[in-house]
Amino acid sequence: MLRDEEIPWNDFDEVDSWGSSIDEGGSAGEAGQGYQTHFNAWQVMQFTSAERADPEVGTALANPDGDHYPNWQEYAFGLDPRTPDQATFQSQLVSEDKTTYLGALVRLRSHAADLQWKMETSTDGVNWKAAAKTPVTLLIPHGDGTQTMEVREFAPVGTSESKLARLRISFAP
Ligand SMILES: [Ca+2]
Ligand SMILES: [Ca+2]
Repeated sequence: MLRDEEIPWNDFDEVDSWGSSIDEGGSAGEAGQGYQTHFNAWQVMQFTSAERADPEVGTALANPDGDHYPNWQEYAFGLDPRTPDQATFQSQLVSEDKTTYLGALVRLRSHAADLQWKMETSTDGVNWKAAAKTPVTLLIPHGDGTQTMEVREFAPVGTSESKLARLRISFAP
């Protein structure tokens, strides 16, 4: 399906004009809800075809700017693959209805079909387990294909033994 019905017809062959429809029969212009995006579309915007073929520059695992993030993470966190930068992530306490929860704030790519996140908690920083449920308490879209999201543990601080939270982001192209 087409992400945006305003895209000129002669751009239809550009990968970035297209996303896969999540629902069968999705129609043009249902941006924000009805499409999924993929690493390949981002890769085409960021790199020339010669660069995409170069394992030092444009592949998912390449890290041409030498920061902490290979290209798939630059894509996941909405970073610049050519400039050393820093992902937005912080572990924090989340208050909701006067109750406090262990949580995390992270900026991630929206609608990515090839990314998954999971919150993990730990009591000692050594052994981690996936949180069974992670309510999303805040979602701020940035209009650039990324959103800032706040997630929290299901059980409030005080009844939970967890002291640390992290997010595991996985990429399955
Ligand atoms: Ca990088
Ligand atoms: Ca970077």
